[in-house]
Amino acid sequence: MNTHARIAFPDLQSKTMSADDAAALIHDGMTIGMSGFTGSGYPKSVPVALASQIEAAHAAGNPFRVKVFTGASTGPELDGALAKANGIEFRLPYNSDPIAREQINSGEMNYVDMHLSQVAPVVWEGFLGKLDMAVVEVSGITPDGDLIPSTSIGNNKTWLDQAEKVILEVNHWQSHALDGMHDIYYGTALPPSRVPIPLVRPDDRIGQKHFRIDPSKVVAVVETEAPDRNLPFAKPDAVAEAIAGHLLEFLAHEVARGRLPANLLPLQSGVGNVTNAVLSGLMDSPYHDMTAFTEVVQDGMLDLLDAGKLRMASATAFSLSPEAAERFNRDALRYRDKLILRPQEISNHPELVRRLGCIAMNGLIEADIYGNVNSTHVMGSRIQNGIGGSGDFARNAYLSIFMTPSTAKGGKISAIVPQVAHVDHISQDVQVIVTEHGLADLRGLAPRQRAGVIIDRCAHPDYKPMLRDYYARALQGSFGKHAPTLLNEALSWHQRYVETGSMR
Ligand code: 0RQ
Repeated sequence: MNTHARIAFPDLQSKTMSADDAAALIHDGMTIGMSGFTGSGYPKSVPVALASQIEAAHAAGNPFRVKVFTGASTGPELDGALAKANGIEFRLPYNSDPIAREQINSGEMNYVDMHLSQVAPVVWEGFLGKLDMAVVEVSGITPDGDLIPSTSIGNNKTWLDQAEKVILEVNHWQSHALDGMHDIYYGTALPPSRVPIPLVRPDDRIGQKHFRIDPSKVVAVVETEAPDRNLPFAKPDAVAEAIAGHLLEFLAHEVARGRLPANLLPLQSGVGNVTNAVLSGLMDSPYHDMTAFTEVVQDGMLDLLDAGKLRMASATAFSLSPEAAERFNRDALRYRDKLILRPQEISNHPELVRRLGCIAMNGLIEADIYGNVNSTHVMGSRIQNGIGGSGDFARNAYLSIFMTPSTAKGGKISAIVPQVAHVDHISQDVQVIVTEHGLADLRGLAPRQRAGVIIDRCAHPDYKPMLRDYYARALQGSFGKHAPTLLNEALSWHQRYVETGSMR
């Protein structure tokens, strides 16, 4: 690491210090806005140093816990380290760290699961209180004192604007070629002063390349050289490939019917193995000149860009396996004209998702026979990750598609249930459900029609007879016949799982 080489603004060069010294500026009870989104662009060294100081304070019998806001999930050096030190009292808006998840589900950590597009506006509106500190990773500082963003934008613009004090981590590992890839829009306002966001194509650039910052707020600059850490994707298995196959057949059918253009519409794709399998499937599809208006760029999207199938992608962050992150880092210049990273209130903006007509493809935990979807709460009470951007996209998309294996936990859980134990996406926001067994196109179907199609096309054969039996009895015994429900039985499958370890 060539010290200071990336800090071209003398005033900020003079504020460089160790991660320990920077972390010592953070105190018990503070609210901190940190960078980071799906394992990219999160600060790598200050949170670890903070975690040690928290552990030392606890060992000495002193209280020390902080409130942490981010873009979305981060990495083990942030959520993992701070949760392990029992240092987070409050967390939002998305988490996928296993240690933090355990603390949330044991009741030790308060967690607010939010639509990702809404975090920044809610902070501007003042609903989340004062932000004491921002800790933000950047890839460099320009001679004018502007900040060159890193591999995620997330809520960084908001943290830098709103926090009283700012700690910057300048990460020398990040590629120089990131400079120019970002589009930071400063035109947002609060009601009643809001105006339309001037973006009409996924490729439009409507903002500036760098973050602005008031240098007097910066209390520390810490230099690092560390990679983003993400989990590798599993190779698509037969189930993921079958799901992708059904979905691609459906898209071909929609193109043939004239309901989708030949290059599709801007794609939004969630994270995870199934959505990555769909992107792999698109490699062998007839579509060219595709675009993505999405939240994260994952391995499959880089492959589509490399193959020339995807013309460009707009997102707020990368979510790459370690191999893909290395590959991107080596070749970032090649991608600079094809990728645009934006603040998450823009990448996920309902106005833009609706205008562009995105094809939203997200995972689910369970769906019920009427098409309500639970994306977040296992057995209604244990959070898995959070709603993330799935709600921003699902409600406003041209096509809202949810995908899942038909069972979980080795077949002990059916992903299709009489009634979901928690609702993230109401049936009005769910147009298509896909499992390895088939695809249910729910557009224009009334609840009783939906039930027939979902059970027939999507349920696992082991659970089909149970679902048919429940539905037949509901048709007889329900209070109303619009969406027949047996109130004393609708959640009994979940109760059985909790009691016996199986829904069977
Ligand atoms: O847990 O690893 O402990 O076995 O959930 O499930 O099948 O690997 O699928 O990685 O695609 O995740 C909905 C969680 C699916 C994800 C969800 C358990 C299962 C496993 C993961 P184990 P899979 P995926 C853009 C969009 C909300 C956010 C979103 C998600 C684990 O897609 O978080 O869409 N979505 N954001 O065993 C009990 C069930 C289950 C179940 C799955 N019915 N009951 N456990 N699991 N179904 C990205 C962002 O917004 C950042």
